[in-house]
Amino acid sequence: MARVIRAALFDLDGVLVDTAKHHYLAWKRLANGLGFEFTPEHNERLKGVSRMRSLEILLEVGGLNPPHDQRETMAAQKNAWYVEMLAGLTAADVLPGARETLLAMRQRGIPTALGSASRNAPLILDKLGIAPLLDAVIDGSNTDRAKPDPQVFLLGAQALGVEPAECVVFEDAAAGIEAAHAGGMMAVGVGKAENLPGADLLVPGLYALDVDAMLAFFQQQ
Ligand code: B16
Ligand code: MG
Repeated sequence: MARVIRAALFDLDGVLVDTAKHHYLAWKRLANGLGFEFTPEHNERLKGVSRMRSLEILLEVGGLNPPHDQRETMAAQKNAWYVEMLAGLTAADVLPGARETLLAMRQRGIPTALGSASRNAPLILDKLGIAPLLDAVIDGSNTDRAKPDPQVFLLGAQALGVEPAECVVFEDAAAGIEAAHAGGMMAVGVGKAENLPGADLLVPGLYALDVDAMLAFFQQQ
C-alpha cells in the first residue's frame, strides 16, 4: 500500500542522542550500592524501557524484592544521579545526522514530534538545542503505557494533526518498532538489524538517511 508520509516521529535516546551511557552509570551506582554488579549486558535490557520497569529488571538481576516505597526512593536516587550527569550535555552530543534530518523534514514541510519514554526529554532537548526543531514533544510524563504500546506515537500523530498511517517512526529499540506498527505507522530502525526485527527500513544512524529516498521508498510500497 503506497504511503504518503506527512509526519515524522522520533525516539530520543539512541536516535537523536546517546544518553544510554549516563543511564548505565547511574543504574550501576545504584546496583553497587545495593551490593551487586550490573554489567553493560544487563543494561541492554533497559533500552527504551520506562524508569520503573528498568528498576524492576535491575532488582531481578540482584535478586531483590523491596517494598513499593523503597522502590520509589531508589528510582528517585538513580534519576538524581542521572540528571546530575545531564548537566554536562551540549549541542555536540546530538548524534551525527540527527539535526540535519530534523532540518530536512522541516524544509520539506513534514512536521516532527518526539515520542520518548524519558521524563527527562524536555531537559535533554533543551541542553542539545534541538527543541525548536520539534513541533510536538510527547514523553514519559504524557503517557501511562510504555512501548510496545503505541500510545506515545498515537499522541504524537494527534498533536501534529495527521493520521497514524501517514507517520514514519524512527526507533532504536525493538519495542519501539513494535509500537509504531501497532499504531499503524511505518518504522525506520536506527541501529543494527539483529536488534530491530520487523523494521520497514534500516539505517545504522540518521547520518546515513537519505530523506527523499526514504519518502520515495514508502510511496512505492
Ligand atoms: P527517564 P527513549 C528511554 O528513552 C531510555 O532508552 C530508557 O533507557 C530510559 O529508562 C527511559 O527513557 C526512561 O527515562 O528515567 O529519563 O524517564 O529511548 O524512549 O527516548
Ligand atoms: Mg530509544
